[in-house]
Amino acid sequence: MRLVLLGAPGSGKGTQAARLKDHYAIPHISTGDLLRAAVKAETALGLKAKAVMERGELVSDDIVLGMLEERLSESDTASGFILDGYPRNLAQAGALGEVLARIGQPLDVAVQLDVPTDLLVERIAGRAAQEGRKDDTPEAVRTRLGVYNEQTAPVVDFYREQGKVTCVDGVGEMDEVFDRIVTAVAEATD
Ligand code: B4P
Repeated sequence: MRLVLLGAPGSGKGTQAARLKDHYAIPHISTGDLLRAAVKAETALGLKAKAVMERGELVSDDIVLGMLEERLSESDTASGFILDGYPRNLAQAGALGEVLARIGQPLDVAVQLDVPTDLLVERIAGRAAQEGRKDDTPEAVRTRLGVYNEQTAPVVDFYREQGKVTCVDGVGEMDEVFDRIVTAVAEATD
């Protein structure tokens, strides 16, 4: 199973990917997690990405693609993967298509998690209070939502044109959303 999770910040991509990876027994690849690990380890890449992430903007396409290609080349992706947080713009969607064609692993399905904006803001505020993530400040969240609407939303249409999108209601208990995703994926890949 090769699956992409799409959705605004706070829509539950990371939350659901963590469950889906156990369900399908495939790795969860989050570009946000990879970037946060690089920031924490203070690698050259992490030092470049830190300020950009804290503002809520997108890290450059080159950096993220390099990181992703490295991760996809690891042997555990042979049986599939869940991509969370990539692609985030049309250039990344094109690059992903090329990489996957090259390694002979085309995407099966893109799952779009739908959550209204006021609930996104509420969820992220909850995480800010618990975890204190630097990009969960109200100002960075506004930027992230703007970036999503301008740059990431068109990616949904990109996959829709390829007949690969399935939309799932992301409002409700986490288990309920999980069940909806598994059902939608089964229908879309039948
Ligand atoms: P990400 O790490 O991808 O962060 P995110 O979009 O906010 O989603 P996340 O997965 O963390 O949150 P979730 O919805 O699960 O990106 C962070 C930054 O990294 C970006 O702004 C950018 O700078 C950089 N970046 C990452 N990928 C990039 C790329 N490809 N190109 C360039 N830059 C990139 O959950 C949010 C909260 O909601 C949690 O607290 C969770 O517990 C809660 N929640 C989830 N589901 C819920 C439910 N059903 N009910 C109630 N609460 C729920």
